[in-house]
Amino acid sequence: MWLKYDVDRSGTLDPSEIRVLISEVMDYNAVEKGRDDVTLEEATRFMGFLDHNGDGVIDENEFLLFIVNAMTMTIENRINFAHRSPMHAKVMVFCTNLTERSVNIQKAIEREIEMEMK
Ligand SMILES: [Ca+2]
Repeated sequence: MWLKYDVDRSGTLDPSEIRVLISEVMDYNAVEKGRDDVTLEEATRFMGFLDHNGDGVIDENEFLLFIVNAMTMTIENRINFAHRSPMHAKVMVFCTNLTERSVNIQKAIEREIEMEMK
């Protein structure tokens, strides 16, 4: 998953790569849903939530930390977070979509293992 978005293979995600990731995870490209694509400015603001060392790019550890934090948030925490600002709400949708995707992948792997055991 990481390599797919790290287009220039720098080992980090810059705002333009993050933009693609956000668009895809949030399904912004789905024309039938009538949603706008995420702007580079939004992607840059979004990065503020992930960029712990403030170097302007997201490394794999920062990304994993973000996912782990998101996965351990309670429903109440999620709602409170989303209410802070429209940007927070977007970040929360992103987290939820991303963690759901991870759970689905995990389930698919478990199913496959189960099939092999039979
Ligand atoms: Ca960073």
